[in-house]
Amino acid sequence: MVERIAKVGTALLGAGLAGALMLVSACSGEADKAAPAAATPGTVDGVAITNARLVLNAVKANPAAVYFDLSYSGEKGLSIRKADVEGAGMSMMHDYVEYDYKMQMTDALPVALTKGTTVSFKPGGLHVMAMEPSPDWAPGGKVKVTLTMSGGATHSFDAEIMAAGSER
Ligand SMILES: [Cu+2]
Repeated sequence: MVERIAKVGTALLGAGLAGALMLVSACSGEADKAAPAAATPGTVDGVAITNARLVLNAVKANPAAVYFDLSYSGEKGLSIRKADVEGAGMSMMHDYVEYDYKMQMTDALPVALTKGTTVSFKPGGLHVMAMEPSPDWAPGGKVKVTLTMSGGATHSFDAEIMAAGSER
């Protein structure tokens, strides 16, 4: 709650600064009418994430996995190039493919998003692997996950931390 109030305060301060800057540009006669609706920093228009969770490994130092459902309603074609989990030493996007009659884990290809795409990162399929998990992660907590799109835009969301072996 306190954090939320602090954020609102910062936003108000930011709006004040933006207002001041706008006055300056108005004086120079450069009204910026072409600017599109400003996107919220850390979000990509049209990306909606649900059911985000990080499942800890039974062996504490082993990688944890992040799963979530994504739906995309934006007009612009995008692809997810990379995923980062705050607090992990390193994060990777993985997938499972059948090779030599066995399902094997590999690096995931960029995930293409066009209007109407829904994609699930789920056990046995696409997932984000969080190597060198933070010792602070505990069930019930939250962790920030950031997806980076082609072109560099980022979309961040919270994943709920779940105990090893819990419902995935
Ligand atoms: Cu993996």
